Amino acid sequence: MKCIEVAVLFVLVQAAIPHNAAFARLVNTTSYPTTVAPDLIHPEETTGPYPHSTPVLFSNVSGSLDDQGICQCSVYLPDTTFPVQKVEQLEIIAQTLSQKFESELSKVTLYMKTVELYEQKIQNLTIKVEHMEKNSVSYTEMDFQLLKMEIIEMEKLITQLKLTLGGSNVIVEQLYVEIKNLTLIVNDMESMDTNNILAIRRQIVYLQNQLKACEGNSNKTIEVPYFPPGSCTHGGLLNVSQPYNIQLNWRGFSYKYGAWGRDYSPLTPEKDLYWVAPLNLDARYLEYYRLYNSYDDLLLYKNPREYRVALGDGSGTIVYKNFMYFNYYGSREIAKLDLNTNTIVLRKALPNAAYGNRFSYASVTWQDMDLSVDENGLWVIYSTEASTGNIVISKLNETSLDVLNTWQTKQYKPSVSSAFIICGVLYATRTVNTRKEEIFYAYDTKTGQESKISIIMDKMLETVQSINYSPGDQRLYIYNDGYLIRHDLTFKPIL
Ligand SMILES: *[C@@H]1O[C@H](CO)[C@@H](O)[C@H](O)[C@H]1NC(C)=O
Ligand SMILES: *[C@@H]1O[C@H](CO)[C@@H](O)[C@H](O)[C@H]1NC(C)=O
Ligand SMILES: *[C@@H]1O[C@H](CO)[C@@H](O)[C@H](O)[C@H]1NC(C)=O
Ligand SMILES: *[C@@H]1O[C@H](CO)[C@@H](O)[C@H](O)[C@H]1NC(C)=O
Ligand SMILES: *[C@@H]1O[C@H](CO)[C@@H](O)[C@H](O)[C@H]1NC(C)=O
Ligand SMILES: *[C@@H]1O[C@H](CO)[C@@H](O)[C@H](O)[C@H]1NC(C)=O
Ligand SMILES: CC(=O)N[C@H]1CO[C@H](CO)[C@@H](O)[C@@H]1O
Repeated sequence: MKCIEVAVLFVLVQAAIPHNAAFARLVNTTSYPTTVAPDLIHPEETTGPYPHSTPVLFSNVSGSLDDQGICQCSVYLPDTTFPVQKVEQLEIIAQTLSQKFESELSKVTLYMKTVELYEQKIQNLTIKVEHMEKNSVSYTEMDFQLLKMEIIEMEKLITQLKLTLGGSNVIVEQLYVEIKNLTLIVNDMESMDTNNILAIRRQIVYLQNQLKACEGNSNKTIEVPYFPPGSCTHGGLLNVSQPYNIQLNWRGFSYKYGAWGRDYSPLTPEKDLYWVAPLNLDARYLEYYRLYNSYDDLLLYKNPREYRVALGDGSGTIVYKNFMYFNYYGSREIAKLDLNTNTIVLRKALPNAAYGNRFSYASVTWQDMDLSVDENGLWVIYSTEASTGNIVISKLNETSLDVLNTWQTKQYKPSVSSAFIICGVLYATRTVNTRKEEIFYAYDTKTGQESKISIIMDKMLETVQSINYSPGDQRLYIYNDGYLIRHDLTFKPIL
């Protein structure tokens, strides 16, 4: 290759400077003007006011002898005899041409160097390709990609070079062919990838990209839509947050049973009222409760208002519009307690309700009646003998404690750990292990449809004694073995 290159370069140099030969001779003719033959002069230079068709070679001259006896004579050479001015012009032109040649020559040297560099690059690439061919197992997609990029770059450079040289250069053509050849070989090698490793790799990359795109999309859908408190324009419970606000109840660690929550007063939503109602050590009697007027007070056990109730039964207590509702001790009655005065203002029997620890929740005793509040008002979750222990839901008139409507579910109450109602949908939980509960069952009172769901809820300790939903902040308030914990909820959009 080297030899061909040099030889062709010589041709290139000659081709690049067509005036060179004429120029050299002209240089010599200026030294010997009398020997100038008309045909040696460039045709362009012969045209002029003094045509050489009738040359006069000799003329008579007059002469004289000087003091030293040397013969002196003046010769008059007419323009027609020798074009002195033309020669001067030629000299100037020759100089210009000479400079041009120099610059052309230096260009060629530059091209030469570039070509050498390309030559080396091609050699390097060839070595790489050969190496890859030999070790066909070890090559990777990366190798091919790099190789292809290099080849493409080379192709670009060569094309550029071709343009600069006017497209008629043999070496450049040669380089171009070689590069094309390399491309073919690389493509060939790829297609000879018998194990389809590259194809599989590409497929993996494609799948990874799809996955990323999918993630990007799903992030958009996971972006939880906002539903203002009190609103039921969502499509049900989506998820439950990590537990927050871990705090021991005010009576202490041994008071493992109880309930707590936040009052929901839709007409005065700005009013903050937290209530904590641990049961006595017998895990049955609701005797004392505390109220806090702010979340900060609750956290710091500050400014509590502590009251004594004339006995409630179990931890199914709830507070709604500044009234506390609970199962009155030893009866199927629901009691309504005015929190302003701590007096029971109403007691009413819940028809057919089982009571006295007949159908309590799985790991909690004496919670035959679980009172609940959602966006629509007051509910009670219980069982009857007729329901054979399955959960019965009743909507209550909070003023009269009359049952407004009743729904029978197919879920056995003693097999769930707790339940709550959101937007008319009952959600029931069961214990997964000592650290997790699962919201596994839903019953929609609007449609009478029940469904199996699975939302995992972390807990601090083993047993969940009660779960109360607060529509005012859309949170769950859980009494967990004497600890008060709270979860945020997210909701699905309506599909
Ligand atoms: C020009 O003249 C020089 C001597 O001055 C000579 O060496 C050279 O060969 C001549 N070139 C041509 C092209 O006649
Ligand atoms: C070719 O490879 C040699 C050895 O790896 C390296 O030194 C040289 O720089 C390479 N040349 C080009 C143009 O990449
Ligand atoms: C192209 O490659 C083939 C085989 O790889 C080789 O035989 C041929 O001489 C190459 N052509 C050029 C112009 O390098
Ligand atoms: C999607 O969300 C996850 C976790 O929130 C995050 O790591 C990832 O970068 C997100 N992807 C996009 C495309 O936003
Ligand atoms: C639900 O919330 C938990 C706790 O924040 C989180 O670990 C889990 O990834 C969430 N699940 C879904 C499906 O968003
Ligand atoms: C609830 O009971 C009160 C008092 O008996 C009654 O005035 C009211 O209309 C009842 N509300 C509903 C929705 O039945
Ligand atoms: C060639 C030419 O013109 N020669 C002439 C030179 O002058 C002498 C005398 O003056 C002539 O006799 C020649 O003929």
